[in-house]
Amino acid sequence: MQERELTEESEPTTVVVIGAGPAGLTVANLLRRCGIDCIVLERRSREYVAQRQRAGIVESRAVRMFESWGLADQVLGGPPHDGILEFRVDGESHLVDDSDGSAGPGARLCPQQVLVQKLTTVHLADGGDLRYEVADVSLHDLTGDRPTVRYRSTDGTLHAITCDFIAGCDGDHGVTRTAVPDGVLTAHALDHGIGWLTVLADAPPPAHPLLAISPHGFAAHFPRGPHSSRYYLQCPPDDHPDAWPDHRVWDALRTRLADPALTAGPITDRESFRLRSLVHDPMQYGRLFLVGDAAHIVSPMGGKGMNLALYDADLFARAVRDHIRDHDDTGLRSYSQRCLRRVWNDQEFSHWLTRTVHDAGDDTASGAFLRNLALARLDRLFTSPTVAQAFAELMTGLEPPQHRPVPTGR
Ligand code: FAS
Repeated sequence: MQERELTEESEPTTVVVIGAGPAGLTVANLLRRCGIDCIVLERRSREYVAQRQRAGIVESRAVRMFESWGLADQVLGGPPHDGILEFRVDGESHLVDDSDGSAGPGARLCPQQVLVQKLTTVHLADGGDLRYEVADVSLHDLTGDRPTVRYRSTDGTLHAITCDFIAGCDGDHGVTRTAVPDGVLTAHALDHGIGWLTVLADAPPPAHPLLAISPHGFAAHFPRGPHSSRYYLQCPPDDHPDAWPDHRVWDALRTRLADPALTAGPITDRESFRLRSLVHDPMQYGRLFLVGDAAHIVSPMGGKGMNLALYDADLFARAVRDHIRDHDDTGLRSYSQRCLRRVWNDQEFSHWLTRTVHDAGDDTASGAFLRNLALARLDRLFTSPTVAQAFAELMTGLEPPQHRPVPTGR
């Protein structure tokens, strides 16, 4: 059969968004709100992207961000978070207020897949251009005025899209970051040396998101909908999920959560992974802007992964809007620096919480000093209103109240 001459179809737009996860879909929805054209390219099918279960909470800052764009009611699902987080230390319960008491809506217990499904529905209903199952995405002329993105659609046709900007929202294993020449980005990485088994089950959610510290290792129990739960169990960094049959999972959870009556349910997914953190600096190269996991990975501790992606997406969309509407490039020029300030803030918080809840349960000889340090940190959190307020500020993701600098010469 005659090889069909592959013609390349080319078309212009303003922004090409690569990846239809929380970052990409948020960028696309916000740009459409500003009347800015964009094309979203996603390598997976709509069904696959819509069912991928990851994060479970949209922090207060992100809820208010969606509200400021008039999107909150359309894209957020799940109940409001009641602002209570439970720490259970060797079976003793401590309820901590993780809302900062500021006026405005608080966090939402909105599973990531629900946010992705709703963002997709709103974007398509609004006439958005979202192309699934694309292949061979490549980026060109990133430092020119009109970069080009090439890809192949499911019917094998080659496409070339010229644009003003590219939003690299394709996660940690995407192509956009790899399109940046060597030596431009600096990667800062940390391996926490801790493994987690993560389990999804059709089992009753906890009364409050729960972090449990015990000499048997860390465990957590989070809601993922009215009848579903996500559990985390500390395990050796290279453990394989097959080493955790159902009975072992429930035994470990009942022991570490100090809840012998914990109700089990069918396990629908289990994965294990090393806790790691990663930051790429800068988050921009020419007209390519890295957004979300494409630029940074934070351990799930503290629930900042998805929320950082939403933060970047908001800053990028506002920057493009200001560029096009007001010819003001301040936002584009400061995008990387402003995102990285937030990224390191959340990395620091996530690291603090990760060390605290793991060290506090580590009763091995080597851990004794660190264990007592961690227990002292928790004691301060449970007993000092100032420390609790600072914790709540970090959990909500809200900007801290303006710091009054100490007048010089005092
Ligand atoms: P995503 O990875 O979500 O999306 C990137 C998209 O780009 C994907 O749809 C991918 O298919 C697409 N793509 C990739 N390469 C492409 C290409 N070449 N062409 C076109 N498309 C391409 N965070 C929390 O805050 N709390 C949690 O409890 C939590 N749990 C997690 C559990 C797991 C198992 C994992 C893996 C992550 C978890 N995270 C959690 C972090 C997670 O929420 C991420 O931060 C979030 O998905 C980041 O969103 P995006 O940046 O949009 O990247």
